[in-house]
Amino acid sequence: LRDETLQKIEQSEALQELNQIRVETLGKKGPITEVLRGMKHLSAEERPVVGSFANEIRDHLTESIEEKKRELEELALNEALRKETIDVTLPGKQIHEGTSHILTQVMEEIEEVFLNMGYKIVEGSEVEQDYYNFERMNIPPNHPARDMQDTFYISNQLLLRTHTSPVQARTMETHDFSKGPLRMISPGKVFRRDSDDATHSHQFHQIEGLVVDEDITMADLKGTLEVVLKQLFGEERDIRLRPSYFPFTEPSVEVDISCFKCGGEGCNVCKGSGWIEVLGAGMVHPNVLEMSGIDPSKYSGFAFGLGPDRMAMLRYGVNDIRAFYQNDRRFLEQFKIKE
Ligand code: FA5
Repeated sequence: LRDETLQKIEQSEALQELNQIRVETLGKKGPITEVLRGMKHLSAEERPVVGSFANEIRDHLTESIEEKKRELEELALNEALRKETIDVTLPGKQIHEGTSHILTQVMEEIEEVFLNMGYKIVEGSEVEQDYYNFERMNIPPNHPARDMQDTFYISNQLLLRTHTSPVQARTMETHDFSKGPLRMISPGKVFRRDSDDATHSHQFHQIEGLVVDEDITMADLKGTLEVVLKQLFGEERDIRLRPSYFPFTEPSVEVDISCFKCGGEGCNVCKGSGWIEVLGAGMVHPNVLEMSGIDPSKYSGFAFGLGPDRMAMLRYGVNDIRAFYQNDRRFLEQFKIKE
């Protein structure tokens, strides 16, 4: 029995098979247990001889099975490790890294220019009350100037803001002049029921600017815009102020920048005029100051609303504003920030 079992152990190739041998030989119903159980029928002289012989065989087989078990376990482990080996020389899958959107980059650059001039950044809300979007900007209900900004209404009193100007009113009403003048910009998304074309999008961006203090004049506005626009577009750009109308500023201007980079046929950034309008501005209307609790006989201010989408078009020669919103990777990848 011993030799036969030892041979079986030696030849077994799997842990399961080995276990089977153990159960068959050493288990409760196995021959060795049977011999030990039958000892009671033996004489007193035979018992120790048979007993120690059976125990010796049992111990020997148990040890051999344990040894074989360790051997088979090691084999199984090596096999598993071999199968799971990672071939580090295989080429990896290319991961397409994202980058901040070109409009984000342009807006951050504009913010940087104003931060360096001591302006603070104020966040506004994209869903705004009619009251702040229009009434507090000196546009009462049913005023014809509402036609200038076709509006997406959410309810009677709530809308998607058509410009960042409501942030002016919200900032003015909480500003404490004993702590210094008010100088802020407010970047964000705005929405209008405009028909999309090469220079108009129903969703675009604005950066509002507002300065209020004693003795602020139109010269401060003009000087500020000139410094900022030349920093952003280069000294060689021409800047043009045209008289305009906004209900919340008086006098009002629109500011154009001369086109560049975008020559050639098919370029419609400037629609052939050589200029593109990039912002509206003016001196804060006394009514707007008053409605925000600021005394117009003591304080004056200027405000502006920049269009960063159009500025980005102009800087990079992008001739269709819709390209910014179509998420075409071939377009966006051209503006990857170089490390
Ligand atoms: C306004 O929205 C005023 N709130 C700006 C302002 C602020 C004036 C403070 C005075 C004082 P306007 O509608 O012109 O103005 O828009 C301002 C700028 O946003 C434009 O010069 C243009 O650059 C950009 N803009 C306007 N409509 C669109 C559009 N549909 N798509 C892309 N850019 C637009």
